[in-house]
Amino acid sequence: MLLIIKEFLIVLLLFALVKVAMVIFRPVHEIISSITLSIGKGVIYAATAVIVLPKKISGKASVNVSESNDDIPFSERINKFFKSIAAEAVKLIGIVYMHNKVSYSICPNCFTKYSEPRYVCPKCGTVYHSLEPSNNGVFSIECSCGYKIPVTAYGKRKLKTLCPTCGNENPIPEIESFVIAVIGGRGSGKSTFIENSELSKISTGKEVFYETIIEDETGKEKHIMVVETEGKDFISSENLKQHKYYEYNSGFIFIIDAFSVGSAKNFNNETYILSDVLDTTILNLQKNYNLKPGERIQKPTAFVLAKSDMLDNVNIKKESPKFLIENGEEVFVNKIHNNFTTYKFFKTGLKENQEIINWITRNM
Ligand SMILES: Nc1nc2c(ncn2[C@@H]2O[C@H](COP(=O)(O)OP(=O)(O)OP(=O)(O)O)[C@@H](O)[C@H]2O)c(=O)[nH]1
Ligand SMILES: [Mg+2]
Ligand SMILES: [Zn+2]
Ligand SMILES: [Zn+2]
Repeated sequence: MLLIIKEFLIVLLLFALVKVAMVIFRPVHEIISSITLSIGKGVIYAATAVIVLPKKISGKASVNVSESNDDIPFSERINKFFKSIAAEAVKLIGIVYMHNKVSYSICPNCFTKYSEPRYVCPKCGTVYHSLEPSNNGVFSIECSCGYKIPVTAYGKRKLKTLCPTCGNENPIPEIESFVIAVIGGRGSGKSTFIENSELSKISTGKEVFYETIIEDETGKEKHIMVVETEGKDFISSENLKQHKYYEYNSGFIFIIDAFSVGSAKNFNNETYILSDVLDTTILNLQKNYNLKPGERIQKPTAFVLAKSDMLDNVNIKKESPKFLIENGEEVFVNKIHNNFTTYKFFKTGLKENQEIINWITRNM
């Protein structure tokens, strides 16, 4: 009995050491912490073996200590032990293999972001929730249909994968995906902005979004998904909440209807106040990002004036908050200063729209 407690305490101590190492290494890089975990697991297996196995060999333990393990032959236990070590080694190789590959997907059907998809057996269609090297299979496991399903990081990439939330079949991404949400009041010009940008329309049945591939400064390609948030969603922040992509999107395009700007209001047929639309948005972002009061939104946000081409007689200057301040929207501009860290002002236009998407991509 005392022996079991001692073994338990040693294993516990080793786990604690691994955890401490993970916490220390976390800021350096995720990879280091997962490698530490793998090495830690290996150490635990080895320690368990050193502590437990000699007793089994002496024959003492098999008579007195362990009862539940007695029916498993000793050779099989050794075999399992070495398989566990091999599995950890294969996992380590997998971490290195995945180093510069994209490790997550964004489902275009339900906008869930996930790193572990469901895998499908190519022969019988059985769905697997998780495939990892283990003592049940270091390189592959056998499906009930007889097919050998790969469990290595390399092998898994050849399987058909499903979204864990909605079951939509999504390919394994080769490049990283980012979501930009186009937000703004009713009829402000969100759809027009998207239509006048170089984006391809994608309909998944549940959602409509637009996409493009942009190279960043380093020449790395990024898959950009642009989503419009309907005007009616701004009636309450609860409505905004149903749009899951707010949780992990990479930037915002806030469309400002030139006719909703203070001094241009006499031309306006919409009844909302620009500042209220921003309030609702900020409130929602704070809820979804768990921002503390006073903490600012760090996602790059472009504030884009739409319909300025229709206003000859109103002095609206482009690409500067000056046009807003001079036209009675000082409160709105102050709110932007106080709540966003990375933002810029633009106006719509064929050339400008592309510039806006590029600016967000560079700042994501
Ligand atoms: N002249 C001009 N008209 C614009 C511009 N942007 C939008 N419009 C017009 O404004 C109206 C509303 O534009 P939409 O792009 O549908 O606005 P929206 O924000 O998508 O509207 P909802 O989705 O209904 O909230 C349309 O008649 C557009 O043609 C612009 O930059 N210049
Ligand atoms: Mg629209
Ligand atoms: Zn199968
Ligand atoms: Zn999905």
